[in-house]
Amino acid sequence: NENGYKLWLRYAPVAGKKIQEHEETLSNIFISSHVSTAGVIAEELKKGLSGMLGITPAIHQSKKDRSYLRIVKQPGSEHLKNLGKEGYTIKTIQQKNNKIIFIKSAGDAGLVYGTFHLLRLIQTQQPLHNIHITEKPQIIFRMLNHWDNLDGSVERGYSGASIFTWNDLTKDNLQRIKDYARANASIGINAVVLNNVNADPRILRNDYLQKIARVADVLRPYNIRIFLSANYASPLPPSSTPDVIKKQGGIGNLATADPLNEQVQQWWKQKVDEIYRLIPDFGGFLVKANSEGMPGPQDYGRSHVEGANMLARILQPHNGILIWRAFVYAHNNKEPDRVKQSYAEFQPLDGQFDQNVILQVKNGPLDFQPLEPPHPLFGALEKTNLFAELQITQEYLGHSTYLVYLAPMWKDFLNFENHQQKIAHIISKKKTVRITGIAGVANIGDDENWTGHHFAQANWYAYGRIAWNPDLLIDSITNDWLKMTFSLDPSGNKKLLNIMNSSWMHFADLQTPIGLPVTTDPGMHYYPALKQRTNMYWKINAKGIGYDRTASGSGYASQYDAVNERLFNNIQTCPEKYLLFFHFVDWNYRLQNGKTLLENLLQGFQQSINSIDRLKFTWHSLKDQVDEQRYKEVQQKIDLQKKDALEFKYYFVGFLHTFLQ
Ligand code: GCW
Repeated sequence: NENGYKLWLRYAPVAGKKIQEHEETLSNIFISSHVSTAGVIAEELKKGLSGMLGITPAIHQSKKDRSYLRIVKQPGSEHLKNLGKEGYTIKTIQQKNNKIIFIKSAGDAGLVYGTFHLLRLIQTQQPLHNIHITEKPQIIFRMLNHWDNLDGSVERGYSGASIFTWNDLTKDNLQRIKDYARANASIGINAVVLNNVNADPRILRNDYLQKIARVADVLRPYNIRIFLSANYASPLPPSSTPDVIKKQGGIGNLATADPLNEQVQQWWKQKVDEIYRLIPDFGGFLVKANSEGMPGPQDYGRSHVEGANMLARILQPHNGILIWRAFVYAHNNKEPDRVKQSYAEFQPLDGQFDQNVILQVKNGPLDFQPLEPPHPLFGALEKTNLFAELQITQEYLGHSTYLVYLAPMWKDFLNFENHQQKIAHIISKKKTVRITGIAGVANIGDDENWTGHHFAQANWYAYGRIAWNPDLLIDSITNDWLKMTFSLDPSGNKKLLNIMNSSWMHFADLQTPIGLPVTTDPGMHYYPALKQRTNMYWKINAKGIGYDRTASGSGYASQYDAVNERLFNNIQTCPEKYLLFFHFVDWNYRLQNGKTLLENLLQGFQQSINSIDRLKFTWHSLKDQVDEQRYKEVQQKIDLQKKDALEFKYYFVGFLHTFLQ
């Protein structure tokens, strides 16, 4: 049955002589007995090998048995120690007449990752006779952030309800959570925040913590640590008006949540001790404070530093970390250009946060737009741990209706240089700070196929692979996903790869054309809404369109290093994809292709629509190669995408014409 539940771990039969040759090797497996993850490794190998090759491997406890796949933990090996507990090697070695495949690691986690890697090689039909692989993650914390609420709803979720069913945590639900853990482990994700940053304080109540501990038991063998979003007002008594529970009230009985108050500190210490008694490997808290109405230290006249360090010091003895979001645009801030506010608030605080505090910064300065320049804080903090926050769920990118593959957008972000450093390296190889990480806002729900659109699974997949190694080439990720998810001929694969790779730019051409952000409605962020978005986000009149963020305008460009500042300030050198983000541009201004701004806008809309027609045509041409259910479900999505995109285009063009004589 092909409902998409199995994601990229379908383990469909693989044909081909090359693979068949290894049947004997893969039929007898040795796993070191002192490996704590041996159970899930054996289970995954059985699932994968029976599905792909129709064999049921025997798992041996001793190397002397005829075992040709050997999964070995060597904590003492210097070479392996350098790869860390999550790193691993896979090697084929010829011993007399036999080929032996070794998966080795210094840690239990590395062996899980190595196993998934070997299964991927088989799924994607790579030769096994001469493997020589050394892998090590480039980023320490590779996280998913769920914006899941306690009532099962998911903020900005487009694929059903939350998979974390706190009111009814049955065996079936735990099985789904186990499959979720498998999927995450297969791409290297090692940390998850289970609840929304708009945090309901009740998540920290003992009854919830007990259930979370059960989830932690399921995730632990897959090397996934649990974090929780904490509401800063948790020490306050519960609110009497439940619908505003997120913003007012907590689960305690104190009159204040002031971080400098001793009783407040004592309250948090007891809470944290209680959490670690239940979940000894608990990761820590994620906090959205003084942002969009959420409570925070500023409510008590305290700074972000005082607020974050208080919690960090309580987590520190348990090895926990405190992740503080930089997504603020405070109302008391006099700065009218919202995109300047996060940098203005946090850059001056560099060096003041404790060592286990992390500032989590969205990729862009505005808010997960289809296209916006990278946040200027990347590169501007020397002494502060920094996580990048990406959004996998398609809040501003067509929900789970449009096929938009996000890997090219993320790579574009990671390749950007500020202060002479690529962002990929700022978040991975930072020398002055200890903790590196990346967070992706999940697109996962309880839909059969997990992500609403079958192709949205690719975004979850690509996110994990990029988090493991931000330098990985997109095509290799996309190819792996396509091969694991469908069974197409090479030319079908190639066609889909091209469509996926260009889908982001074509989407941006429709909804963030030439860098004009925020063109959708304020509630759902899906339908066209232009008039309401003017003035706050951009200006338009008979002369032109855009927002002047140069030295003559809001001055936002000066938050970047001198190189970028110069580049963005000058209309001639500003990358055209950001043109209307940084400049107010005349309708008749000519872009590099010699055509006017207006002509370019119209042409982009048309190309965007054409790309959907191409997608429809290509998908149709693959009908015989895709199972009926997935074929139909994707086709329905494409039809809806086409309809909604056309509407968007007509609306946009009509709107522009009201300003043109
Ligand atoms: O983009 C906005 C979203 C909110 C979200 C907020 C945030 C979780 O519209 O839904 O709240 O950003 O990131 O905090």
